[in-house]
Amino acid sequence: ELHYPSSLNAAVELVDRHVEAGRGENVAIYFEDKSITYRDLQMRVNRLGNALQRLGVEPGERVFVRFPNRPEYAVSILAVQKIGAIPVPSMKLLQAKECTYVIEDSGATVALVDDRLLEPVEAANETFNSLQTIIVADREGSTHDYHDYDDFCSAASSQLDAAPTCRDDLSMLAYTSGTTGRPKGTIHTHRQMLAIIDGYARYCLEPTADDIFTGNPPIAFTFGYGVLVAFPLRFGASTVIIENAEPLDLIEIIDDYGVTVLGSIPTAYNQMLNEHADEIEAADLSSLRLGISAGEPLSPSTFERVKSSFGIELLDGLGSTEMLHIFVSHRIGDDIDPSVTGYPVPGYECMVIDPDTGEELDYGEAGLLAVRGSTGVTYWGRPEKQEMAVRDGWSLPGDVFVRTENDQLEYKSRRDDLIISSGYNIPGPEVESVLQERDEVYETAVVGSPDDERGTVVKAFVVLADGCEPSNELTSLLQDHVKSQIAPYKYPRCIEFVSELPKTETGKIRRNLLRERELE
Ligand code: 3SK
Repeated sequence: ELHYPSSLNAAVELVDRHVEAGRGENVAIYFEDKSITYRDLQMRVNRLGNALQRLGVEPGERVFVRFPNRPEYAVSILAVQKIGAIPVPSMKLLQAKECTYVIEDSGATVALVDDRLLEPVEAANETFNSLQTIIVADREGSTHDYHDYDDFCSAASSQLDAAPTCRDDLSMLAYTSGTTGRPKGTIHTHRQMLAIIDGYARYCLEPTADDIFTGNPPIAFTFGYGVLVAFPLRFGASTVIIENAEPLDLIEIIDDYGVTVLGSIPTAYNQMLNEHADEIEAADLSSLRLGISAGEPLSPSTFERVKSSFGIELLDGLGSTEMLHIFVSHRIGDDIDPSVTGYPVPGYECMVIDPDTGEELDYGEAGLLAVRGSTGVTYWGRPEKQEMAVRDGWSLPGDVFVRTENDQLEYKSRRDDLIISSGYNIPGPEVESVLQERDEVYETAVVGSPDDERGTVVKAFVVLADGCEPSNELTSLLQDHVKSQIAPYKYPRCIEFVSELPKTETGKIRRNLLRERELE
C-alpha cells in the first residue's frame, strides 16, 4: 500500500520537488525546437496559477482545459492543480454539443483554450453562458475579445505557494471518451494522481531521470496524461511532446531525441509497422527500452511484430479513465506471454467474478473483472452509474477476463463485446486477434449480428491491407484461418469489407456503432 502525507499537491510533487532538489536545469519538456527545464516549467505553472488566482479562481472550482498536445496543456493542468482547483481536460475533437455537455456537467467557470479549438467552446457558452472567463492561447493570431494566454501569464508573478491541498482533495475531473453513450465525468484526488505513478509506472516501467518519454495519445486522455506528463515529471525525466503526431513522426522523434519509452495505442503501432517499415529499418531506434500499449487490447501478432522491428517488448496495459490509469500489466523484465495482459499492478487486487452472483470464479473460467486498490471508480454526479460500477468496494470496469493457473489475467472482451451465438459465449476481440494474424487484414472489429436461425452470428468488419481486394475467396480464407486457430464455432459467419472503422478520438473502436448498425 502506498502512503502519502495528508497535506499533498500533485503539481508540487511533479515540478517543485525537482527544483528544490537542485534539478531545476534538467529538461522537463522538449517541444518543437524548445527545451523547457524544470525551473522554466515551474515558472510557467506559477505565472498561470497566480493569474488564475487573481481572476478569483478558488480551490475546488473547475477549469476547462482544451489544447492539442502542447506544453500549455501540461502547464494548465499543473497550474490549476497547484492552486487547488480542478482541471477538466477536453479532447480536441469534441464538438460544440459535447463541449456544452462537459462544461455544463462539470460546472466549469473558466476555460483555457487554444485558438484553433475555440469555436465549440464559444458555441457552448452561447448556449449556457456558464463560463465567466475564457483565456485563449493564440497560435494563429486570431482576433477575439478574450484574455490572451501569454499576456495573462506574463503579467503575473513567477513565485507561487501551492494551495494547502489535502491528499483526498479532488485534482482532476476526467471525462470518458463515451464509446457507449454520453461521456461520464470521473473524479481523481491528489493522492490518486501520484499513486498511479508510484504503483504502475515505478514498478512496471522502472523509470529513471535519464529516460525520455514520447508518444501520441492525447494529453486529455488519462493514458496520455500519464505517459507524456505525469510519469516523466515524477521521475525527473524528460518528455517529448508532439502536436498532432502521426505514426511517422514518432519514428523520427525516437531517432532524433534518443527516446527510451514510447506510449501509444495498438492502431498506431500497426500503422507504423504497416506503412513505415522502411523508415523503421532506416532509423536508429536503439535508444528505446520499452513500449507501452493501452486503449485497446494488444494482439499477440502486433506484440511479435513490434518486438522484431523495434527490438522492444510492448507492455500491454488494461486501464480506464474511471480508474485513472493502468491497473493490469506486465512489468519490464517479465517473461511476457503476449496472449495475457499481465498481473494486477502493485497497489491493486483483482478477482474474476460471476456477473450474476458476484462469486469469485475458478481458474480458467471467464467472468467479470473486479478490482480494488489505489484508485477506484467515482463518477461525478451520476449515482445511477456509480451503483452499477462498484459492488462491495470492488470496481467493475466491465471487462471479461480469465485468471490463468499462474495468476495472470487473460483478456476476453468488454462485457458488451461478448457475442452469445447458439448458446456459445464468443469474445469478439479474440476473433479479431486471430483475423489480425493474416497479412491481408489491416484492421478488424467483430460484433454480434442478428440472425433468424441462430439469434446472433459473429460478424467481422475488415479493413484490408493495401493491395488486397475483397472477394469470396478472401472471405473463405479468413474464415478458414479462424476455424484453424480457435474453436470453430467462433468463426465469423459474415464478413463485411469496409474502408475504415468508426473510432473515438482516443483510438478505441466504436463497436457499439457497428452493433447498432446491425440492429437497424
Ligand atoms: O481507457 C483506457 O484504455 C486507458 C488505458 C490506460 C490508461 C488510461 C486509460 C483511460
